[in-house]
Amino acid sequence: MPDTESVLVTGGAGFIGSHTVERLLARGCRVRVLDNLSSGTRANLPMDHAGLELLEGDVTDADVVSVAMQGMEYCLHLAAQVSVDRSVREPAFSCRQNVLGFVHVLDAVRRHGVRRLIYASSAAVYGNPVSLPVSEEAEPVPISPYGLEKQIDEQYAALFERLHGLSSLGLRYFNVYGPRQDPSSHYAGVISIFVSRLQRGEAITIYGDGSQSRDFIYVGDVARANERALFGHATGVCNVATGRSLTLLELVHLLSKFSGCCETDFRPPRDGDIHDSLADVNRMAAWLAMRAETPPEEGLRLLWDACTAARVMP
Ligand code: UD2
Repeated sequence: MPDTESVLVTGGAGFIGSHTVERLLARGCRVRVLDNLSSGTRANLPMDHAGLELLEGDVTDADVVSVAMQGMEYCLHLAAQVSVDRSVREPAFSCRQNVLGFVHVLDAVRRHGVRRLIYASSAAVYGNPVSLPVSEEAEPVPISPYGLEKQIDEQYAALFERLHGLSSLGLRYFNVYGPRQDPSSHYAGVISIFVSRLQRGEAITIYGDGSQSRDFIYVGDVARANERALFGHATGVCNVATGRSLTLLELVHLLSKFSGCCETDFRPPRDGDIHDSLADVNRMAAWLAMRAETPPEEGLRLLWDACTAARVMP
């Protein structure tokens, strides 16, 4: 492997982005991050690493994207408006970030002759799947503007492949958890909310009876999937998940091992909540030649310890 691979990571200062940037730097890549720092932070990145460059800017600005793409061999596009709620409340804003921003990236990839584009799609494209585990063959029926935007991005990528031979792979991330996911943001995942509350000695809220389940994947495994996707050849779309699910009650049980007892407050289910989510990961195994290998006990431990360390830091 040459040590000169160059990768533009949009959204590289964020949760999934920063973990991936670390992996790419460890591999010896030259990494340029384009981030508007709206949810990502410099503190997430090893700013003094010689292989890292940070450009502050927004993917809705075509000129900024074009400048950022210059001289890059690969692009990982993660920058997005990631709140499903916000996409419902502000669909035009969300569309601008997630569709127009995506088209700017696609166009710059094509014009700058970038070898390959990997981009964040989402399990949200499936909406409420008819059967589980859900495979990429299932018909996408999004139930939010966010899910629709990701589906449109996938269609744009497929079109650019037909029109221009552009090589791209969309990764449909399931429920990603791990250090640096901000528990206070309105799109925070249930695991980061629970860990943050338990560490403050607060009660956790369970919407419904806790029997709902999700395919939770540790962010380190997602970073590995991103790397394998970038330097592989598969094109199209691919689930990124574990192929196993955990109910909220099982999750609480695992977390209570770190926290001691935990107080739970049961509330009615949230509107629009899906009960179960589980991915078919056969394509991921075949195309990315990997499986998520961090068991929940280990991923939760890593998250718990990272949160503890962050709390004791001055
Ligand atoms: C995820 C995404 C959501 C959308 C959806 C598509 C996140 C954070 N959410 O929602 O944006 O893409 O997938 O299918 O990425 N819960 C509690 N207590 C809490 C918080 C959550 O009981 O304090 C429940 C919640 O009602 C749900 C489950 O935990 O049943 C998981 O919630 P989530 O928001 O982490 O993830 P999800 O899959 O519902």
